[in-house]
Amino acid sequence: MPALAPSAEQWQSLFTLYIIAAVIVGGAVFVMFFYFLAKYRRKPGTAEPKDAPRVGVMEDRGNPALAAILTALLVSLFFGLTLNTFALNAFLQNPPNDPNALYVDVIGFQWGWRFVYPNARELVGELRVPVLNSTCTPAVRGCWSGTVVLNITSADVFHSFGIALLKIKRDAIPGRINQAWFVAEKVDIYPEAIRCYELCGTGHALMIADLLVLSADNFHDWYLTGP
Ligand SMILES: [Cu+2]
Repeated sequence: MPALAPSAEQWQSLFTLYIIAAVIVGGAVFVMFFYFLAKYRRKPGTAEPKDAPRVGVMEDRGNPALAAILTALLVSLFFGLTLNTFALNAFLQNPPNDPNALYVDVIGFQWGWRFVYPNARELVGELRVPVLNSTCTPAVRGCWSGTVVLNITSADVFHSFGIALLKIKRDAIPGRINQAWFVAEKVDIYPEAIRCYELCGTGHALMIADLLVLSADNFHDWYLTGP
């Protein structure tokens, strides 16, 4: 199933990259561990090898030049991975500067989600957004580009706003606004796609909301007039 949004795909690719790296490194360590365990085990009837380690004695062995090169390679690899991760994280965490973005206030409360639109329309338990509209560039005005920016807060206790499909999760904290953003690429209804991810009282499990991705026209009709 293709991801609902490019940003969710990028999160997923980051996760996959680290999983693959961890499996390769972990696998190599275990293979070498068992190989050397078998190779250098003490065989019956043989004497201790000449270069066996002795307590309190540190001998020169190995290849310091090779060790230095490998260390430098690994450090630059990890440094590159870290920079890449930080850059992608910054991109995914900070809403793009899009004049045609839709801004929605998300207010968590015990127990539900209220969505307030720029024209003061309100929905509880349902988030309606316009789908990606690639003809609506920043140069064009008065259209919905499909960029959705959520300003997330809480009316009472700590909640956590999450849309697993979009790989979005942000704390909803009274007196504070945390932002999240996404661009949905497919018109559809995603029932119960939105949930609370922080235990916030006896009704925590009931903090569920649907996500509705509408065509630009349908969204516009609802936004201006619809029920
Ligand atoms: Cu909650």
